[in-house]
Amino acid sequence: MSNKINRLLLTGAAGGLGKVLRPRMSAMANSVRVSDVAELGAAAACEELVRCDLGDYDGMLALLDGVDSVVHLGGMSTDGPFEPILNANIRGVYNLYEGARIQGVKRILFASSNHVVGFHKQSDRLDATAAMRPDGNYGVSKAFGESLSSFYFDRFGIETVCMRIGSSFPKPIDHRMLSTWLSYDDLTELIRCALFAPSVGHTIVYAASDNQPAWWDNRYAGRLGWTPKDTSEPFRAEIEATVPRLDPTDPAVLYQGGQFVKLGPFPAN
Ligand code: NAI
Ligand code: 15L
Repeated sequence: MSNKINRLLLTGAAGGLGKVLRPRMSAMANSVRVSDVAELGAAAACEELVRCDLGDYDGMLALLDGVDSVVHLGGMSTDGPFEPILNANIRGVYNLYEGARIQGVKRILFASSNHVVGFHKQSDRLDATAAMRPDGNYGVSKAFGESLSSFYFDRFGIETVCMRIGSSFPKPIDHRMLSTWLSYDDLTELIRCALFAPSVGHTIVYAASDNQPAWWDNRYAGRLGWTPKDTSEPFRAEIEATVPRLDPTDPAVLYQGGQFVKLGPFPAN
């Protein structure tokens, strides 16, 4: 592995993926600043804990002081009313990039989502040039983050890897996840590759394991040097045997975003 990063910031550390990744980050950085708006527990030897709301500009500026790279997992992770998404995912990602510019952060790994392209058909095969077709307030907020990070690369040279994560859970649990599942080990290796690749510019990568049928083609993310090792295949038989098939005309089956395409409309708050 390359030399370690000096100081890494991990946001969203109290969440599902944050809890998995947090202990794995010490292999990649000398010092890890671990952050969330929620309780973070006790600090490990290499950790510094900072509670912070992503929507708090001054708090974010302080959070980014002395940071070399960021793994940005924090934010609302499902669809819902606009105000919480506005605060965490839109204002929050603005605060992150503007703070990164001021504090001299070099690289950000942004946890984007398949819901940026959720209104593409499941029969479509997408690469990084596919049009964004977000499937709700949440997908739109991730599209904003991808656009903002593109601007901050072109204008200010801050590098970003936008990880369009499929479904990262212990195992796939339905037919859709046979295509969208991302194992925790494949996610960890993607993060390692994205942090240590010599140059990433502004890269969009579909973050899924080596699943069939494959919906996504990472031909434009080759410079990351990431190849997923896991696959949903060992879980297929159990899913076929236990999970009922939905009506094939159901939008949740037609579109990549699954059930998200049927959610809402939501109240503003
Ligand atoms: P999660 O909901 O379990 O964790 C998100 C964390 O962000 C929580 O600990 C929460 O307290 C924190 N957070 C929310 N609002 C905040 C705010 N205003 N200020 C500071 N922290 C705030 O989500 P999960 O599953 O761990 O996902 C992590 C990231 O990856 C999210 O950005 C999510 O959108 C993205 N993602 C996850 C996928 C998955 O399959 N787990 C799929 C696609 C994207
Ligand atoms: C996401 O973006 C969510 O954060 C996660 O909870 C799952 O719903 C995932 O997408 C998915 O599409 O399965």
